[in-house]
Amino acid sequence: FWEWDYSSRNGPSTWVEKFPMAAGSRQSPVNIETDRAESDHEALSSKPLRWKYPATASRKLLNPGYCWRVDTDGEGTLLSGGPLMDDIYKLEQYHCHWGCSDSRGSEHTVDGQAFAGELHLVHWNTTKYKTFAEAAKAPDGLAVLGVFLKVGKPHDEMDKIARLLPYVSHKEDCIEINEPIDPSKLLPDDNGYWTYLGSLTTPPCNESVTWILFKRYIEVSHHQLNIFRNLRKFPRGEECPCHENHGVVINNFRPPLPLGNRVLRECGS
Ligand code: BO1
Ligand code: ZN
Repeated sequence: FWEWDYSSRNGPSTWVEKFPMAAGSRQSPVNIETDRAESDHEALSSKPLRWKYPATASRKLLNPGYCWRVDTDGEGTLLSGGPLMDDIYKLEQYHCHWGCSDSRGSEHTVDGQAFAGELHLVHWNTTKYKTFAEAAKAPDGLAVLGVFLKVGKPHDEMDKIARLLPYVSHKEDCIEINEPIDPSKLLPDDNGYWTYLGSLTTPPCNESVTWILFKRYIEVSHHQLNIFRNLRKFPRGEECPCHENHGVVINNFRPPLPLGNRVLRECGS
């Protein structure tokens, strides 16, 4: 049966056949034209963006076959302020997108420039909705914090994930996380951001996401990215060397879609 992916056969341009929402007018990612950002001072800076992520909330590391993902139990996690009105959001999971080389891999681009990767911290609105699934169907249901990855020095907190990835090398592999991983240590020091209303960047591409993209990138090493690039798209025992890229997870990013008449706002530098 048909499964979406990033290959030439089942990649982003084909998703709309099974997921009509992918053809909507509020899709993500987009290219951030920095000149077009409106500095919405009162509305955004009067309510600073706030987050709380106990390191103990990161419970499981998984390979779903198209990225790595850390699932949290949400306990004690919180995202609020900025563009999120008066609602409180909880952290559901975080995951990453990357390329085959260091010059591509991010989903959002900034003035046409791609980064080596993009980290997504996925939150859902617990003020208005009862479950993640319910929130994922609502226009104000989800909030994703995006962090660009640039190649440079190794990142200590990211290294905790990189060191565990060999244990989830194959699709459907999953392990429990015992050494606490603190997602707030994966965020840049300065919290200037761009924000706009968009969608999930993977099927079903629901138009339910308030995107918050940090302007500052974090550095990870070339070696750490190469560990991401070793994950397999196929379950253990099902390797198939005839598959594109020998079945490794690379270029798991959706190309940018038109911003259209949506407003891009910015806060901080
Ligand atoms: S992302 O941050 O836009 N790349 C993103 C994409 C998909 C999800 C979360 C963040 N989650 C998806 C699940 C699907 C589920 C869908 C709607 O949410 O992976 O299994 O159908 O609930
Ligand atoms: Zn993502």
